[in-house]
Amino acid sequence: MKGLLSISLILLLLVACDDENDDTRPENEVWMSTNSFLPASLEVSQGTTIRWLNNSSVTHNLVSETGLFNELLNPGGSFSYTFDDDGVFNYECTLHPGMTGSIIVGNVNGSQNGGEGGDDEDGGEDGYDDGY
Ligand SMILES: [Cu+2]
Repeated sequence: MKGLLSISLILLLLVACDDENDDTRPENEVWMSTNSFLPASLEVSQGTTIRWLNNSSVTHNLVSETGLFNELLNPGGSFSYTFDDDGVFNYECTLHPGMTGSIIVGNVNGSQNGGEGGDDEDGGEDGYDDGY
């Protein structure tokens, strides 16, 4: 009887863990699947740190078209990069032809997210240190 109970408990735990929730990808995270980036294109605001996570079982690399980064990510590996400039930043995994992605930073190509309080310049209240 006791043994049966333990087995039931273990089964219950297994079932609970099996609950694969793919919707838990954080907003600013790009996942590397077997042969694609997810999402392939991500729009963020300036200063956003993007984290790439290789949650596949194969090794990928992350090569910026403009030389910003060149990383090799083993399964389970991750890499973060902060985009301080507006623009479209393309990257690819050179190990898998066609595995490309882009990060779109800020207001480019007249995109129409016109003004949800994004660009005010009140960021520098401690900017006096070199004023002599
Ligand atoms: Cu790859």
